[in-house]
Amino acid sequence: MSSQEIRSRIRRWYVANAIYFVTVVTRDRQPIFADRTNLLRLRTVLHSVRDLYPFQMHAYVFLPNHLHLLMHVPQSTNISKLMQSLQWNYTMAHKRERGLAEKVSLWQRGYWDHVVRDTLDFERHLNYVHYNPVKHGYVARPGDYANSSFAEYVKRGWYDEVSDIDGVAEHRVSECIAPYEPR
Ligand code: NI
Repeated sequence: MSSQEIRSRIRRWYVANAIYFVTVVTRDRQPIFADRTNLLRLRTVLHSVRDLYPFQMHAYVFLPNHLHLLMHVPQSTNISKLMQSLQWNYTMAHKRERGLAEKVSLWQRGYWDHVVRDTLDFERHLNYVHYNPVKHGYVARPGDYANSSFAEYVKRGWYDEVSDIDGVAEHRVSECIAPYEPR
């Protein structure tokens, strides 16, 4: 069975017009995104995938061996296809740059997702995303980690620069649900 066939046999539940928390992991947890060039490529690919499968990014964090995204996926977009497209296009760009013809497998198969249920759940995942570099031991404070949307939320007044996210509780999430352009 080809991988295409296998993939088409995997039925995924997806909810139309929802905010998703998504996790994608590199193959064998290789630290692909510790490399600046790879990280830039990931950002570029995310933008081009968004043209194919529109979504709005609420929050993101790119760790060396995985990424977490909090994104609004409109009714017209199938999140499963969106994520496949992200992984596939990244791999293609990687091969193109290195002039590789052979099969390359950079990602752990599939992805993990969670549909955000309500504003409290949104807040919980937003904080999870931004606290993640601390959780994984890369930095002492969320603000010390560049590859996340944390700084954007500091600008919005959601966090203060030195905040320990555990202390973030009372916020009006509605103010926060304005998406922005990931950089
Ligand atoms: Ni993580």
